[in-house]
Amino acid sequence: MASSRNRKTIITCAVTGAIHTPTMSDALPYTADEIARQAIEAAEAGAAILHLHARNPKDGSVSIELGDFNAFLPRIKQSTEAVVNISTGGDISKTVAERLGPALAFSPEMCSLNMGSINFAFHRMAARYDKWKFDWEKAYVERSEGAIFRNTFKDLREAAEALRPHKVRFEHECYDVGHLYNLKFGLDQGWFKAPIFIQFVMGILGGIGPEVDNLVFMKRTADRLFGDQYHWSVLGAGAAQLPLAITAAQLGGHVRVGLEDSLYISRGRLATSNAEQVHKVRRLLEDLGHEIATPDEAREMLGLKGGDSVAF
Ligand code: KMH
Ligand code: ZN
Repeated sequence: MASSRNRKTIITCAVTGAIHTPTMSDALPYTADEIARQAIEAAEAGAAILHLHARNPKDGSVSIELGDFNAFLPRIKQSTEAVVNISTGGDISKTVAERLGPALAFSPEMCSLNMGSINFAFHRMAARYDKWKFDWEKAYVERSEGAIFRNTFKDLREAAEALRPHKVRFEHECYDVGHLYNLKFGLDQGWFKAPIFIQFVMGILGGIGPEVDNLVFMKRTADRLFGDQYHWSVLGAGAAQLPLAITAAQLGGHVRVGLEDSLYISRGRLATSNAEQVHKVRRLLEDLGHEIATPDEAREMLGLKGGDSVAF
């Protein structure tokens, strides 16, 4: 399962996230209309999974309010077959119990689960901007220098227990090799069920760097810990996004793109939309001979409960 070269490649698109702010790109969606439209276009471009955060529609600040999710989830469901994956990482100032709210309320097919506590730092971006569109942005970005993104073992256990009745498949976000061992611990405890889906998150300051050696190290470690019990994908932050996606696919993995992880389409050029990134990675992968998984093929591979079993 983990290293098959014949199997199709799943593209996940992470549409808006909780790192970038409106000043950084006019393309970053934050109203419900923009999030829905960009998510639908990304699905049309070939994304089988849509990883979704909500934003405050007035100023683009991060939100885990149910109403902000409810403003776009039904529209996405009506217009695409894509798998909806709701973030449980949305606001690092909130507890895991609070961050689980949207996943518990909407019972999606998938949701993210961050597999360890890190100093999730993106404060370096603050120095790039003199003028900000909204008041909250600068302080928010700077605050990440001292912010602990808390995901303790107790948090992970409680998240798994709370979501068990919902039969949600996790996108296990692993920011470093140690997080794979945290996941192994949870699997051994019975918190999670195979097949597991691991997102190797590379290039976030506070986590592992985006070098190919590190990707091979992550994959080898996961192969050793999880054997044929897992699927994996890579998310490269910033400039690492496309190169790591292509390398991952060549190694038998799946890929994640989207404006949550990078605002760019090429060196120095901002992407105009999420779909532009999906089109590009799809074109490159297909040129290299990879086939792209449809949403139903992704459901089959990951053992998902199905798009009819969600609560939105
Ligand atoms: N909010 C970020 C610190 C996830 O979607 O689960 C992490 C995050 C990951 O957003
Ligand atoms: Zn996310």
